[in-house]
Amino acid sequence: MPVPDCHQKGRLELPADELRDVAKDVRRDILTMIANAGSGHTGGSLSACDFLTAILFHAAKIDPRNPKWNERDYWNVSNAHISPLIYSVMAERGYFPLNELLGFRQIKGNLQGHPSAHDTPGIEVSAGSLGQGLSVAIGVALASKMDKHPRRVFCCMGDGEQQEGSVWEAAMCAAHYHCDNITAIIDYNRVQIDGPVEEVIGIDPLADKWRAFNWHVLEIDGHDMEQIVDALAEADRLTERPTVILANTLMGKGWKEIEDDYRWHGRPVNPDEANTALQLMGTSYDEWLGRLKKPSS
Ligand SMILES: Cc1ncc(C[n+]2csc(CCOP(=O)(O)OP(=O)(O)O)c2C)c(N)n1
Repeated sequence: MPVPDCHQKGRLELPADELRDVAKDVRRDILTMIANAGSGHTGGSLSACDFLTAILFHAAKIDPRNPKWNERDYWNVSNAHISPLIYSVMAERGYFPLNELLGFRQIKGNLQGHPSAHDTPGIEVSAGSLGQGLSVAIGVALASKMDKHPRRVFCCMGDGEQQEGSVWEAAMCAAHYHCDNITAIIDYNRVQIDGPVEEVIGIDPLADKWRAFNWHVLEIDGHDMEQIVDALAEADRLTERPTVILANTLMGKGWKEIEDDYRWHGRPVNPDEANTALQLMGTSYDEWLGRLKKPSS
């Protein structure tokens, strides 16, 4: 279970063992809310889970109860189809009550399939069209420098998303303007909606490409909390150039049955599948649904 003070304002800097506990809860939320909605992207939500948890519960300075806090760091998820993850981490961090996760993709809910800045406080920019998040991040990074604001800017992207030309225009621009306040993190699970990324349009050697665009490049196991925390800290220390973290991950991480299988890019787990996975995670679909239904959460 998350530590009791996880909703507080500021940079939480939770240690790796506590981050692992939070990520476990986030994975349970993801499976439960997708099964409840009968809709949602299961695979990428589970693969990017560990590093997004670390950003919000360790590295980013935020105030979940006042998402527009002027002193905040900025974070966005450009591969925004992984919205079940985005919303689960946000709810666990205290942006909104956990029971709102059950309104995911419901007509009366405020959690759209692709995040909307109009509907969900804390979502900085509406997203879903791949390739745009890094450009938005650059705007925030440059504005922060002009204001002499010490803000860090985090931008998460998918590996299939690297096929978008606009990513590379943004990469060039961020390096040109020395946006060393940007940390980009790529969910390098090597699969995408149509199959292995290398078979759709190859992006390798990805680390060399980013280096050639004048970025610092860090390569990590994207499910190892110690490595994630260390890389986020190193990215903060590095100067002159922006930093990209290539987080090697597995699509569907957390439930072996679906790991590394591209067909789970957009497939929702049904309640039976969620129950099987959740039992292996020490709970059940009904039990976790009950946790999410509690009004005070
Ligand atoms: C500009 C644009 N083109 C196409 C899509 C459709 N689309 C959504 S997700 C996706 C694949 C993304 O792959 P990846 O970034 O690897 O995400 P993962 O499969 O790991 O979740 C595509 C092509 C889109 N959202 N935006």
